[in-house]
Amino acid sequence: MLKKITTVASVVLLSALTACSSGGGGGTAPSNGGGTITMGFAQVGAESGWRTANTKSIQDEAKAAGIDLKFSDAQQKQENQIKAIRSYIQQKVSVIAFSPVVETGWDTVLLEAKRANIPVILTDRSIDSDDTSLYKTFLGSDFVEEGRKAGDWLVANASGPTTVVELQGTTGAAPANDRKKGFEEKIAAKPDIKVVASQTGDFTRSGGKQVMEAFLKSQPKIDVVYAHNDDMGLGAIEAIKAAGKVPGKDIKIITVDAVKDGMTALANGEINFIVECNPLLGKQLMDLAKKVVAGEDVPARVVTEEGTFTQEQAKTALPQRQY
Ligand code: GYE
Repeated sequence: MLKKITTVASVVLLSALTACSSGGGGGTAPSNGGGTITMGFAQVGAESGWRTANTKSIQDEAKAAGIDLKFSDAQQKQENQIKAIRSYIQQKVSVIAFSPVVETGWDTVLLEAKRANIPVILTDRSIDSDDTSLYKTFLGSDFVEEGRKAGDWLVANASGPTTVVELQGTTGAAPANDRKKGFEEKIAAKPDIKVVASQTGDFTRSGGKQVMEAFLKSQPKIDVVYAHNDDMGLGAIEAIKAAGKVPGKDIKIITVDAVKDGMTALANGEINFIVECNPLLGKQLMDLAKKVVAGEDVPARVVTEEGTFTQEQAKTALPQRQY
């Protein structure tokens, strides 16, 4: 009921603002008067195989949907994303979509978008804000659930005391916070599984390699690596091999994403289990954008469906893997 009232209120507010701007009152209504939709997209960066596939999906599907896409790469820096969003507001795009590099610190810039009457869609990663009126919808995975799937596998496959090292994603990012949380929740059931070290590798291959090298030096015994994405897991594989150990055997590896390189390492026996995270969000994003720009209602949350892969399943799935 409350939700309905809010929706009606915001529609009224929206038409009031539009009326104001068309009456020459200096309003900043979006410039898509029935014409082409312009989307300003502020991407996180190009840190991983997942991100590359996500960017391609957005660019391809914008083209297919006839949406004029303005795209920027923030190189994993929040300040760059904020700058990009401000420039999209200035350009009066029809809709802004972005994948927030970290969870907090967005209220000011999103309020600016709201005041300019430009709808915002969150995709892939969400924000931590009490004000849900700052965006229309959030399209992406359930990262806590992904962490739980990783934890479930370890609980089912660990025998005896097990020491785990964790390679975290970018500090403050939703997938880093949530994948850690879901994993911890599940392994709590088995007290002899212990996370002995946990550090960020920034979702990159080089970051994963570097942190793993340090772990191999500082930890007397490592049984399992839990990496928040494939790329960091692949970096860890290099470090493990360089230390004269066999990845997948001497040290078991669990990752998240299931991009082609990760799936290849899984099929080869160097990774033991991958939780899938789907980067192909472009089509759904463009559909949502069209609806939002047309003033139609959209669900507040759209969750991506995804599974998990064992080594055997990776062998079967790999030939058809698109990314
Ligand atoms: O898992 C990782 C990327 O936000 C889901 O970001 C995304 C994550 C993905 O760098 O590879």
